[in-house]
Amino acid sequence: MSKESDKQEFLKVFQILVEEFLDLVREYKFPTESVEWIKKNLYHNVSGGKLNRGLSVVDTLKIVKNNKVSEEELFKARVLGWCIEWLQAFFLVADDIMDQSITRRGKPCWYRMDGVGNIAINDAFILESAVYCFLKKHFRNEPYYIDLIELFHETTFQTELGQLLDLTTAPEDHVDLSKFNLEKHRFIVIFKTAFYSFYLPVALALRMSGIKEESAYKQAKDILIPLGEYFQIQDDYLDCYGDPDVIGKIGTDIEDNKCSWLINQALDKASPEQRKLLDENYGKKNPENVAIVKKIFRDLEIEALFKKYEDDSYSRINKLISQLDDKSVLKREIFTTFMDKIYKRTK
Ligand code: GPP
Ligand code: MG
Ligand code: MG
Ligand code: MG
Repeated sequence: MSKESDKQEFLKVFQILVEEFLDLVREYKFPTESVEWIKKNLYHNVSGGKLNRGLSVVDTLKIVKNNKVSEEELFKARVLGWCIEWLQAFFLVADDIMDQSITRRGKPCWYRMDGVGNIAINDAFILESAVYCFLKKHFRNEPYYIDLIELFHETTFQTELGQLLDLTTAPEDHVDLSKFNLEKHRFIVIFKTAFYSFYLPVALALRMSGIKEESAYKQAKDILIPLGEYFQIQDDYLDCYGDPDVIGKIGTDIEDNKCSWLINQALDKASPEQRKLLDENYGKKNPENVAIVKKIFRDLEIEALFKKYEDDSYSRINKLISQLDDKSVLKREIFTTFMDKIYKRTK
């Protein structure tokens, strides 16, 4: 099946899940206005993404099972894929409030929509609850049901821990660049992004395939976490150098005093004069301050440093993939499929 038809089939399941979820609310006899509100929440926040994470569950299941997958299994894998997309929507709605972001997926962030504001906090919680409704409806009779629930719970906790360190390293009112370092950055990106975006889709597909050996999950993690780290460093890069029309969001990392990959590299290379300017201008909302920081990034050739990091990561991770045992249930294609989707991405 071609990639485009995979996506079309995946998108059809979104419609089914929206109706299922709205029916649950209707069963509680909630007024139509609540049903309509949730519908808007779902269409604004769950749809419109690249669907990389969700489709990866389906791709991985097919690879692990040598393409011998029934329609029923495919449907279940698509539901799990959508559960990750729902979980991600929960994270993004909340993250945009915390980061005071402006746009997401080419539209205003949900909390900035007319009449939404702080209600977006509760809307994020509702998106999270939907995940467990879908798991219950479609998987409660499967022997691996509890494994799925534990995976979603643990991954959510890991993401929240990463978000905590991301936020506490970037206080709004107090810029202290000496608090940043690459080791902290690594913790932040692995926890806030790599687990839910890379490990979770594969782990779900492995559970669905009936694989129980812990060693398989560990081996998968040992490749997927470095891949996710590389992916979030691309996100840090695109925050500053990406085209907002292409990435669908306007970068805020410099304004938000974030411990991003770029500022860590700049701190490493800066002269005492450049360091002073970074101290004075980083973490401020004023466009003039941001422009000075970007000028220093330019003078320090941080973009070129990123290109080198990107090439090095590509070879380093491909080497990890090539070292997998030929007989392992973890076929190399699981990981090369991910790499092909993200290498040199512009969005
Ligand atoms: C991405 O960080 C991380 C998340 C979206 C996880 C948020 C976790 C929560 C528990 C709310 P980012 O802020 O760099 O992403 P983006 O650039 O897309 O805003
Ligand atoms: Mg954030
Ligand atoms: Mg953000
Ligand atoms: Mg970002």
